[in-house]
Amino acid sequence: MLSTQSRLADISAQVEAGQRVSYDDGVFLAEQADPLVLGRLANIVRERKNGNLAFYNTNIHLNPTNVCVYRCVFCAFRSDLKAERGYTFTDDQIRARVGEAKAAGATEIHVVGGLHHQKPFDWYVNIVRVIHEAYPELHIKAWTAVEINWFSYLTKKPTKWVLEQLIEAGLGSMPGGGAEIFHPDIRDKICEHKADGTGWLDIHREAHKLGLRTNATMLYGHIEEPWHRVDHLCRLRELQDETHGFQTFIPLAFHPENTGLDHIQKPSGLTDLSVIALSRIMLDNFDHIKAYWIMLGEKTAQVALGFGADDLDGTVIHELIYHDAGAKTPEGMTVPQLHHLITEAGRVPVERDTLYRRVHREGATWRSGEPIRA
Ligand code: V47
Ligand code: SF4
Repeated sequence: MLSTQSRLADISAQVEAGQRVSYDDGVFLAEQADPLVLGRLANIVRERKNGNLAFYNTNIHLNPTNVCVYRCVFCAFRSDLKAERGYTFTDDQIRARVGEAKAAGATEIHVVGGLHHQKPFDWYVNIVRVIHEAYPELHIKAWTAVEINWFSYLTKKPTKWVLEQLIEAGLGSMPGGGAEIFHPDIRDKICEHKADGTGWLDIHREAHKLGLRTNATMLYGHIEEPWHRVDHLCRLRELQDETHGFQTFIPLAFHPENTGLDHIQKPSGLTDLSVIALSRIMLDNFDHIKAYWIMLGEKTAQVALGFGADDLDGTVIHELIYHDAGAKTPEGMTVPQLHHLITEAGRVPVERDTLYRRVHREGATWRSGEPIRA
């Protein structure tokens, strides 16, 4: 039996040599390693993959409805149909929001919302079509695997068919939401109704086969144990070995306010940094790890650039999911503010588009250039 110190030394040597860390060693790191040790190892992987670059994206989040048939216990965003806070955007409201984003120079529209039980699949396809027809140059990253699963249920058609309809309407890629924690011990307690872990992974496999790039997330800091996080990361790593279709992994810190888990304390800064670092170490086949500043707060996101993260997401306007759950961050950040955070952390800011190509920009006018290499 190795002592803790020598086991840590062995794992460190593996990471330094660019070797994969096993599930068991991942659990050991998650349960026993000091955050600063994790950070040092994660930074090695980060700099090997992305050098000194730190990416950001000029985008908006559009949540077309908060009415949702499900009742995930961690969610403060959803509403019942007849509740006062329930809302559903019209096409004109969507066009107006996207128009504002376009005028402000956005390159991406991130669309995700509730599963509105009175809306047919066509309503969701139409949102993509309305945006695409009005602004074909904007990349539409829309609908999580949970939504795709719901559309398949609504239409009684296979998920492949659902994805093909959305691609035809203008879908450019898929966000990573709805992954939560894959392990059924946890998933069945926090979101029992929605697509299970295998279902979520199958839909991303399907999307990758159709040529869509997608992201992946993990919701941490609620009722899961450290080994559930490692299990989640290993399941993602396995699919990525098969398809290479994931672009970015985004660990999402649980915000308890206004949720069914409001007795739980939100994760500390050190937990946030440890989870980001663990993700960077375990996901050796993912190019990017995102520190989503809107959920972490600007300060932790900035420090995360030294703990494995290479991306801060973007200038995210009109975000509701975290703000309904008590996030105190502003709803948007300007480009000079993002640049300041990144350069102060000793990194070089690079604006990217959704597919990690360099954005060449003059004010609100931009074009996508070459894929970015560190
Ligand atoms: O799936 C819901 C999470 C996700 C809470 O792909 C909560 O680039 C914390 O997936 N506290 C949606 N988290 C957001 C998402 C995302 C965000 C940024 C970038 C990308 C990307 C994807 O938000 C949900 C769920 O996991 N969530 N409620 C809460 N109270
Ligand atoms: Fe609905 Fe998504 Fe909230 Fe779950 S997390 S209740 S699916 S809006």
